[in-house]
Amino acid sequence: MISKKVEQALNDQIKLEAQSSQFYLAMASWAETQGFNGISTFLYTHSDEERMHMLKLVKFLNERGGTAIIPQLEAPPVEFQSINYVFEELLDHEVMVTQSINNVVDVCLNEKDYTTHNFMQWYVSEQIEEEALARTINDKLKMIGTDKGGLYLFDRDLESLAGTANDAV
Ligand code: OFO
Repeated sequence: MISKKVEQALNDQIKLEAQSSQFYLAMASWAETQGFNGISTFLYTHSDEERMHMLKLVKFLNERGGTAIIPQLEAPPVEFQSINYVFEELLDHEVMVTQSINNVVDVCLNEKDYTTHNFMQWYVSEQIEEEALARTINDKLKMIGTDKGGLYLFDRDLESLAGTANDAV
């Protein structure tokens, strides 16, 4: 049986993963309207992964005798200033998600819930990969600067990275 504190922490995480999925979906859709097909493919895939992260938590919580709450979500932005801005936001968001995962782990330890603690280790590793990927992308974008040709190639590269990100799940 799961404690109320762990249940609450997992439900908060469910909401955050769902919100991440919506946020990246909005980015994907915007990138698609701007003609960046590779970037939008990458972001659509990323959005799907976040939904999977949410589902995994929902199922775990229900299996452990808790009740998963499917949350109401805030509407994400419709427009983004630039591709650089999209990926800066994505990195900031992932850093925030990592903090939240660490908080869940903390609650598990305080509650001596070693089963959930063990389950959460998958998320701890996943966040290392997600942050690293987001940092690599941001570094590439900094190198490209305002070079349109570079951005065109970057868009093509991200299409193949979408596949790699999928493998990591
Ligand atoms: Fe669920 O890892 Fe990103 O947010």
